[in-house]
Amino acid sequence: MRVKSDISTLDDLSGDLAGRYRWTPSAGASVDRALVNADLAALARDGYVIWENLLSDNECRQVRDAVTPLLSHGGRNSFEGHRTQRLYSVLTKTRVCDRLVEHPRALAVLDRLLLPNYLLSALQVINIQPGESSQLLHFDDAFYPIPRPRPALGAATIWAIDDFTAANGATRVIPASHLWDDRRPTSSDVGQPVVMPAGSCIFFLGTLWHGGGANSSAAARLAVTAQYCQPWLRPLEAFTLSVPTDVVKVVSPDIQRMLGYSIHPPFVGAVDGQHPLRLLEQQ
Ligand SMILES: O=C(O)CCC(=O)C(=O)O
Repeated sequence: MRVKSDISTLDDLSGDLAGRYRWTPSAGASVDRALVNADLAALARDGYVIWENLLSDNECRQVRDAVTPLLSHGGRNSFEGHRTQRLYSVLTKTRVCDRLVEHPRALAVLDRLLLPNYLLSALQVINIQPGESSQLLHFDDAFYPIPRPRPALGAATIWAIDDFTAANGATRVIPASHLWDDRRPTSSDVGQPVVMPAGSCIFFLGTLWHGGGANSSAAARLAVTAQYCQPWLRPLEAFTLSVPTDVVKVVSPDIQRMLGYSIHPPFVGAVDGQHPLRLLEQQ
């Protein structure tokens, strides 16, 4: 398809004007449409969906072996969790979480939920240690000052690398709270623990109230979480600043796109008037 050069209405600007770097389908295109429809129906009703056993024991072990040496101190406040270890800027430190970020099951839903060229907003390893208390319930797109009720501006996955149990800090969710207006949880809204075996994933909308659980067990609870947002929003982590181009060059086209090497039509995300992927050609 030829790039439109004669712009006579704003609609002419709303399409993909990129010439060399036109939008291409994500790895999510390989997922059965009926499965994605069922996921979207669950999301519309409950605000979340749980996918059991997407990762093998070996894949969970690979994640654990790679991230454990990188974890150190606890959090700086009770939201991060004083007894919770977090790893930020994960893509600059290990390749082992790439397959989680770009898992076809997640991308298939994101492809339908968000606009083309949606972005990765955050990627964290979260290790909740014994003795940690419950995290404040919150919803992830609360940082964007647009009143509720409204459609989610993003979505997230939390991957269980350990079994998630009610005792070890399984994420707690308030089912259907994505539909709330400006209501906040009361003391009776404690949330329901997302109990799932290691290798499973909860996918939830940015409007769903949730939080990390208290860990009253004797062992830590390891998880990896990826957040995604609409392509016209500022991501939580500034990946275009933090991820060096030698890393961008080795990740998949889906991850490149989600790191910001993409355009929200017509110009959002451009570099010196050009598609950001041109930067990779020049280096
Ligand atoms: O670790 C969890 O289960 C949830 C953490 C979370 O929601 C957050 O830190 O924003």
